[in-house]
Amino acid sequence: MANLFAKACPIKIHDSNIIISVPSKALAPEAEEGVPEIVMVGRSNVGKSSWINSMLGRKNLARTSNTPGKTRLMNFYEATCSSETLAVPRRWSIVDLPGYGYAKVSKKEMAEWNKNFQYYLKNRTNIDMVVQLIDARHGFMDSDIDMLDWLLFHDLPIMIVITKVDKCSNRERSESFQSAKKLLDKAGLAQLPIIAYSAETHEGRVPCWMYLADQVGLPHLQEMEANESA
Ligand SMILES: Nc1nc2c(ncn2[C@@H]2O[C@H](COP(=O)(O)OP(=O)(O)OP(=O)(O)O)[C@@H](O)[C@H]2O)c(=O)[nH]1
Ligand SMILES: [Mg+2]
Repeated sequence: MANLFAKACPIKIHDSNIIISVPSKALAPEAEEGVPEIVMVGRSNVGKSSWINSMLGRKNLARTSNTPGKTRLMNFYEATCSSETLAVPRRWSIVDLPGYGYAKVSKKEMAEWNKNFQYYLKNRTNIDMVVQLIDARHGFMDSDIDMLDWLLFHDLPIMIVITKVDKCSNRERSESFQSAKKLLDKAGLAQLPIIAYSAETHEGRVPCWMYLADQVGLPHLQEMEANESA
């Protein structure tokens, strides 16, 4: 399996695979002790599946599309990774969820999905991080704020990633960061980092890995910052 970005990223991804796609939590694989689970949330088309591909150095592991609503099932991925500081490669799991917002699906299907989605997030016991992706060009939209409130209410650990930054002017980028910062400060989350990402250029991959390493106990990668600025 090719690891396209191994040189640029000091974390070594040994292996990444799709495990299963399922319509509901009842059919999800058993939670495994010691395997951190990272769950993606965000509006349809924001770039969740692309983020997974970029983070794992894969081109087409997760299916992406220009048409909102591409991901209709819960897709479970597994990756094994290591770094210089980790003797034994570590397995972890990423769950790609369908997006909320403007997906071109019927109201009935959307309501059914929301029920599934919330049930999964509320009842899955091994979620170590929920990655909420926000489109840099739009900032937090109402549906993003609703989702953030919901995640906070249910005490889920959150990581905020502002993506598609390659599509923005510097001004747009800084405006969307400022408004995100204001919103998080207001929600009492001033300490939460806001990470800029581009699945095109892979900007942000190292800070995302570092934050996950810190929060989820993935291999500790202090050397990554130095590598990124080199
Ligand atoms: N320029 C640019 N395009 C991106 C980026 N991330 C995603 N895209 C594009 O945005 C579109 C949607 O990306 P997906 O990864 O499929 O989005 P998603 O959030 O998984 O969408 P759903 O599965 O519909 O919820 C695709 O055409 C991607 O190529 C990015 O960082 N920069
Ligand atoms: Mg998707």
